[in-house]
Amino acid sequence: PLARSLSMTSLNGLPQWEDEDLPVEDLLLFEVSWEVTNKVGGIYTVIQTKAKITADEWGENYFLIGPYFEHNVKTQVEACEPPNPAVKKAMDIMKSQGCQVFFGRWLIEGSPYVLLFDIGSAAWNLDRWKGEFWDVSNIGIPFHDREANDAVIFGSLTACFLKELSSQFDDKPNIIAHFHEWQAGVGLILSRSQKLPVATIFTTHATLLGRYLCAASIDFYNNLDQFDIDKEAGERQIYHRYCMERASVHCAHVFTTVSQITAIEAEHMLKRNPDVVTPNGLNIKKFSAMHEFQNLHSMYKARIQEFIRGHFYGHLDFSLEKTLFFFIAGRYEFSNKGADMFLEALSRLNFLLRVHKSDVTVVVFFIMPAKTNNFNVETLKGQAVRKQLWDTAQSVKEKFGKKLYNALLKGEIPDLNKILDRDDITIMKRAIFSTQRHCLPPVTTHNMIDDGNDPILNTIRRIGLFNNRTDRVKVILHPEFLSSTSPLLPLDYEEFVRGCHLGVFPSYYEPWGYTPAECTVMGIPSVTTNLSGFGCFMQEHVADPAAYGIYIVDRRFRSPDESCNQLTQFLYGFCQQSRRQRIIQRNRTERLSDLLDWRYLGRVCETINRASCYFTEGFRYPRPSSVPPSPSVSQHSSPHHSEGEDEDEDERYDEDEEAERDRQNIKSPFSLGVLPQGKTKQHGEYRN
Ligand code: G6P
Ligand code: 1S3
Repeated sequence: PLARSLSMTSLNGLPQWEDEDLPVEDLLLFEVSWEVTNKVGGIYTVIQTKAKITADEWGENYFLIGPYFEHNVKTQVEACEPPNPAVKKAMDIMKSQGCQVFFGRWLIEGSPYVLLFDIGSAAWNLDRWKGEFWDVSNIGIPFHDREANDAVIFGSLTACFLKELSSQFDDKPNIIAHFHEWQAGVGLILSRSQKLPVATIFTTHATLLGRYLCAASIDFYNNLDQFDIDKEAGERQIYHRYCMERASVHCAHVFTTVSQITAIEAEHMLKRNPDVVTPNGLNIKKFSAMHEFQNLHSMYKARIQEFIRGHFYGHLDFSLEKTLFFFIAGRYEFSNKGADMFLEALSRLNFLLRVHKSDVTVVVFFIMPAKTNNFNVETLKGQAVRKQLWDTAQSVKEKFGKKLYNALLKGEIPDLNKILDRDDITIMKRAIFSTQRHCLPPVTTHNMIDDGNDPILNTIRRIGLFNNRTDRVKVILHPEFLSSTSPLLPLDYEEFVRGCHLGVFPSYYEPWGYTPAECTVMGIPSVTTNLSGFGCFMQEHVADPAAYGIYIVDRRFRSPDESCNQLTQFLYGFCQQSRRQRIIQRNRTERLSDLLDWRYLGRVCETINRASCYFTEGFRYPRPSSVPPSPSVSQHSSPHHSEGEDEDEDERYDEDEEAERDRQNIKSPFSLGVLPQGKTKQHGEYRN
């Protein structure tokens, strides 16, 4: 593939496109982020999932730059020698100056090369580098802001590396550096102030001020043009960070963000319109068997049900077959991520289910990490009681089996009233006694360090959702990310999502929002909002998102109370669906995966070459072709329909017919011919 070359000699220091095309083989691409091999939040997901298509395209010329943390390196990176002599030389020079630089392959799909800078080993330069940064930018960094100080060290090391690297090329500049978020921005500012022949891209995944103002429950979107942004930043004591962010944005040759809504925010909070919006994608793996994701749902749901049996021991007076699992997950930003509105809606849902005497129970998980002192005793005890009941059942079953076998050998049918002896009855009675409990099933799985000030717990206290027997909505706060090695809920995040029925993410501040996107590619319906990048993207590209299991709450043009009612209606409507309707809806949801595939969205990221990309204009998923989407009016499409739990098998195949019809009528982004599958087009070909 070819890329247009950048000329650094143009006016205002901004690059101009030269006519001649430069082969990608002659370019080096560096992607710089604090989250390379270092999971903090969503940026890690962006980089990690995009690595494969970028590495496929750029091969040996693609490198990621991040911070060195021993634990991350030990578990994720394999050391190797840099294959590129210029990169090796630049690293050697840095090492000779006392900086520790680590090189290796990141063990993720695409196995990209990573260059990791040891921040601690270079910290002795901090004062000098802060001084140099002040000289070029007039931005002073307070000594107590550890993150900002780290950003200065990381940025200085990045700029130093790019300087040594670029000094080795005396003809055309051929380095592109893509910086993510303000923590990486110092490297960009320094590269530009030193006039390094490097083409720079800056992507903001959220603005600092936007995040802070929204978290303060300010009516952000209706006042975007009203804020005195310098003053707001100063009052929130983030003025220096905000200056670092804003300077990075204005120094970059190309400025991008992840959604239209964040583009508008950036225009007001950072005073620059992004050149391109690059929606976040995922690395989609299609199963060869179409129903595989449905089978996985069943399998992991059974694992969640097991946990529920333990957690609600003594209170299991609801049917697990009629229990739905909802969840919210992500960074613990109570109102930004919409946990406040979700809880309020749950309280209303509980009321609706009770007054309508619904036999559906909803168990809601909050997966949001907070400070804890490990699991609490009551929760662990629940799993121990469940295990004991299981063991008791197994041992009685074994004895029963042996007696039955011996009787059959003698040609007798045993007297079923006598086949269990007194001992068997006793151990079973004792097992049942052990399930008595004098407290309600806990609303949190861990001992919270700041229990009294925890916003989720405090709201639960206020609305009284305490997992009472009469509650149709039960809540479980799991204040730690999930892990397959957990003694409580041994599932990793992906498995857990697959086992749930609905992800609920009613965010107020969400530049993109990976959580509902991840649900979608796994075929799990979700709730999002028209204030999240993902929600707006879906609204734009899908004619009837709810029919596809993407419920978009209007948080932009309605009052909070109205939005909460809308959310409650979505949840209540979901609870009224039959199993068959849920299966159909999951199939539809999964069909949207192509839209979120990096192979599709990654083309937009070819802003790196600054080709004016085509975008998805003109592509929109139509309504599904068959049954109406609303659960209340959805008809059985099978002529041999019969009521009952085993109904779903037939209907899944009916749904296949719908899928097949749609597949022929609806052209996916790939089949539209706008995009090649894994093959690169020449720039300009994507233009509409
Ligand atoms: C998948 C499985 C079915 C199962 C269904 C349960 O579709 O393939 O065998 O019955 O999930 O769906 P539900 O929404 O009730 O968890
Ligand atoms: C940010 O992470 P967050 O959860 O703090 O970046 C993500 C990746 O672009 C984005 O999905 C998310 O909305 C932002 O908020």
